[in-house]
Order: sequence, then C-alpha cells, then structure tokens
Amino acid sequence: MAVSERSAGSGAKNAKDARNALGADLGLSGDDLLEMYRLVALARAVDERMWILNRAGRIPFVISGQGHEGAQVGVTWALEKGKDWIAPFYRSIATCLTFGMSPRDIMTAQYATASDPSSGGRQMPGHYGSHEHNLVSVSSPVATQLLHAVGLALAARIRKTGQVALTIMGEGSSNQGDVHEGLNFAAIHKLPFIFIVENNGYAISVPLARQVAGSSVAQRAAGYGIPGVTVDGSDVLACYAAARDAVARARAGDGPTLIEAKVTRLTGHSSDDQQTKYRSEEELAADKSLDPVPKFREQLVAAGILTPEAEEKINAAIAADVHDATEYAEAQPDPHPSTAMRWVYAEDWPSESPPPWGMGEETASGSDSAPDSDAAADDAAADDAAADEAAAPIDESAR
Ligand SMILES: Cc1ncc(C[n+]2csc(CCOP(=O)(O)OP(=O)(O)O)c2C)c(N)n1
Ligand SMILES: [Mg+2]
Repeated sequence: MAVSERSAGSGAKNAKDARNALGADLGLSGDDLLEMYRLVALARAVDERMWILNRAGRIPFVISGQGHEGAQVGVTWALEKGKDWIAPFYRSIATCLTFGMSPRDIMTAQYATASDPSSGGRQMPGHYGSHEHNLVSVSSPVATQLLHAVGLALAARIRKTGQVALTIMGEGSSNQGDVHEGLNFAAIHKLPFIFIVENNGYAISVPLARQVAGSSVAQRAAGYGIPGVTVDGSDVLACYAAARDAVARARAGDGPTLIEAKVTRLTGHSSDDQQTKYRSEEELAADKSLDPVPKFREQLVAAGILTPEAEEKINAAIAADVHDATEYAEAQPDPHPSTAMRWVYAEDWPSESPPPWGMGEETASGSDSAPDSDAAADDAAADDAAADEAAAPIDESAR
C-alpha cells in the first residue's frame, strides 16, 4: 500500500480496504474465499489419495480432476445448493464436493461399496451422482449429460421454480451431436441453462487442434445466438464471476450461456493412461504453472486472507477428512449379489404381466434369455432379503 494511503484517516482507510479487498467486487467475503480455498485443496487431496489407493491395489480405476479444481469450485459457487441442478462429468470431484457431496461419498464410489450414494456400487468409478444434492449421475457416453441438463432446465421453466441447470464436459466431448441438439433447443426456448466446457487441451491423447475446428468452443455460442465466454480456468474468481453472470441471465429468463474454462490436465487421462507417451516434458512442466491450487493459495496469502493459522487449520481438517473417508470406505461392505438388479429394473412390475426382460415364470424354468443373477431374484429368500434392503437400501452391514 502506498505511504499516502497509509497516512490517510482510519475511516477513509477502512473504506478503501473494503473496496480493494479480494473478492469484494464480486460480493465474496473473506470467509467465502477461505471456504472456496478449502474446497479446492480438499478436492486435490481426495484426488491424490485416490491415486495412492489405486497404485496400492485398493481401488481399480482413477479418473482425476487435478488441474480442474479451480474452475469447478468457482463455477459451482455461483449456483444455489439444494435448489439448482448440475449434470457433472467424470472429473467433477470438486464440483460434487462444492455442491454438497462429502469425501466419504466420493471415496465409497471409488470402492464401489453398497453404501456409495452415487450408485450403491453399480456405476463405473468416477461416475458420481447424488439425488440428495441435485447432482445427476454421470453418464458413460460423453455429452449425453447436456441433454439431461437441458431437460431439467425445461422442467424448471414449465414449473416456474426459478432453478438453473448446469452441465459440464470436456472440449472433446463438446463435439458430440447431442451438444448441438441440446444447445439449439435451449437457446431457442431461452432455458435457464449453463454449459461449462472444461478445456484441458486433450481428449485422452488427442490434442485440441485435432478435436476442435477453429480451436475455440466458446465461439460456437454465436451460432446459437447466446453468449460464449472464455475464462482462465486456473483463476477461481474469474470462473466464479463468469458463472455468476450466467446464473443471473438464466434466472432473468435471458437464456443459456456457454463458458469455456481453459484448464490443465495435470495427470494422465486416467490411471490406465501414460501421458508421457504423447506429451513432452516441456509441455508438462509448463502446464504446472496453470495449477489452480498454488495459484489460489498465493492470491489469498497475498491478500492477507489465508493467514498461517487459517492454513494450518484448513490443512489439518482436510487431512482428517481424507483419512476418515479412506478408513470409512475401506470398512464398507460390497453390495450383496442378490441386489444386482436393484435400480436397473422396476421392482413393482405387476405380477399379471411378466416384465419383458424375463424375471417372471420363464426365468424360474431356466430360460436362456434371463440374466444369470435372475436365479437369485427368483429365490424366495433372496426376495425377502431384497425387500428388507429396500427399506434401508444403503446399509448392508448386517449381512
Ligand atoms: C460417446 C463416447 N465416445 C467416446 C468415449 C470414450 N471417451 C471417454 S473420455 C473421452 C475423452 C473426452 O475428452 P474431453 O471431452 O476433452 O474430456 P477430458 O477427459 O479431457 O476431461 C473419450 C473419447 C465415451 N465415453 N463416450
Ligand atoms: Mg479434454
């Protein structure tokens, strides 16, 4: 601060400090910023633990959000938890944590336990979802989530709920036909919809130049007559500002916004990929400068918001959370085989009309067309067990 400012009267100084305080122009308090930092750092710590557990043979597959956390926390902060909806993708760990999921929720999905709230161990690892927190389950075919989110936005419009629906995917996925169909529809009907593209420059091993003609996803928004914004995805506050504006537009009935956040993928595509096969050492080293975690940390330290005491407290809480999530998930039972069909097929199918997938009479006589696990479903004891479980679908500890 300049000497002349320091020598100004204390009233004038406080007013100036308040104006200059980091995030103040965005309506963010120091506590907001500390919580945003905690979420960014927590997502990174949970993610790093996942890789250790994978290499230790405890979990089969990791698809990482490292490098994307700043954009995810910044964007998600602009939505209203418990009201708005998000259809996330496989790198959305920080998004899910910011929107209400816990490290235990993330870790039980990795272990595919019966208590995993994303799917009770049914989905692939990394396919997070939470009905409780308005997070639509991740789809394996990339880009389909855009259609789900547009549908949610249409429902919000019809029901006049004031909700906003947001979806997220990578730049490679944004080339799918579903994106054109959904964006066109959302733009025509001015739906309360936000499309986030986390552009990390690669679709597995395919670089941007081979995926995106014209190199900008945001520019495509012009074709739909909606705003297309490009934002530095390592800048948490810039991402928040862009999403906040998009939310305001959506709630005002002005329609969708496309935000392209330029992020970096700090890991391989997944734990089954080795990115040193197709990215140079120089490129990987340069990408580290786009890491949102140290960048946000330095910003908050320089602003005097992240004091040594605050950081120590946050780090201790994160270490405890990650430890707790790991121990918890390790101790959780697998889903019981008799529940294999749960949440796949309707359970209240009327008995007078056997369901087309063969869980009726035919199955009992051993039809080839029936899945193997139908045998368990036909067993009276298994049915009873399944019925019991329906009352408490995520607690299998008594088995
Ligand atoms: C419809 C479809 N095609 C292909 C795949 C295989 N696949 C999974 S992730 C991925 C790359 C997606 O890249 P991008 O959208 O840039 O996201 P990133 O992984 O880089 O975050 C591909 C091709 C798939 N899951 N679904
Ligand atoms: Mg990508």
